[in-house]
Amino acid sequence: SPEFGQGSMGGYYTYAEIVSVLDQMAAAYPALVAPKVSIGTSLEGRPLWMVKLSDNPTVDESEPEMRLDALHHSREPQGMQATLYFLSYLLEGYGTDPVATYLLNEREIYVVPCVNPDGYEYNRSQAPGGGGLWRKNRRDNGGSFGVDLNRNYSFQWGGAGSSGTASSETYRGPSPGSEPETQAMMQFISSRSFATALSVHTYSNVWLSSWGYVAQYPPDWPEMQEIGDLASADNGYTHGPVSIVLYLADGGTVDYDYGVNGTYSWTPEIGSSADGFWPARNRILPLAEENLTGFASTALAAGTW
Ligand code: ING
Ligand code: ZN
Repeated sequence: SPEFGQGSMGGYYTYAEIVSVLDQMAAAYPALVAPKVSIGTSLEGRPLWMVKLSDNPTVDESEPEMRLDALHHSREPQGMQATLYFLSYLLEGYGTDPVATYLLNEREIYVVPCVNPDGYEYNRSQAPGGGGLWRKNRRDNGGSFGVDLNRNYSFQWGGAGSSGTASSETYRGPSPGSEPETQAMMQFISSRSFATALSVHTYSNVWLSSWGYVAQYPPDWPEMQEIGDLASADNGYTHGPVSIVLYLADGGTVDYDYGVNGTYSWTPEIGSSADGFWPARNRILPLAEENLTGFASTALAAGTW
């Protein structure tokens, strides 16, 4: 697979390259990465690949569990790059970097780097060099395409923070959890007990938590605020509930995590509006680096509350 930041889609990894990066990590670090597992398939039949990182990665060690996922929205590939960069940091730092070593020893980290491969491949077909702006999955709605996977989760689905109009960019779908991609994620989530999760998007230089469906702070806000403060200490990103920092948004990953399971869940929105959805090739590494502290401090905090 190409070097980090040298993916063949304008510097970004294609779906096929993401898969080969996961394989390469598992081959290079068999003591720290379990071979990839499919948690389900997309509407068009592509596997939704997951890898687990930990010491003894094939053993359930009852350490605090963290989930990372990216590319719910297919025009936000920097979230996937930042996620894979964090994995490289952990693997390359194991045994020398104390934080990386601690995290792999004391956490179990589950990673789904591409939740929406159909939308991502559609973007590649439209713009092979990067820059495609398709957001949703590729559901044929009859007259329009796509369900917003970050409005389709079944907790508090169908409110003012999503749309019932199929052509909308925030179309929630015909029913809660109607899409195979969200079904796979919800099933995966219920198969584990994640203390914390990062569902990585772009862009706006913010870290967003619950609630999304209602403009209120969540019951655990004091704890989540402390973690958000640590996560944003380095990059100065604003953090807080999505409904308060940005806008009402229901049926999203963070509310599903927190509302159903009490998981402390954030959506980092990496990069500024100047970076946009497809930051220039030379921004891929700096944007990944500026979020490393955020990823690491969230992982460190997992299970400590
Ligand atoms: N922003 C997110 C969106 O889905 C969000 C914001 C975060 C909504 C968490 C709900 C939950 O609209 C982008 N850029 O996709
Ligand atoms: Zn997004």
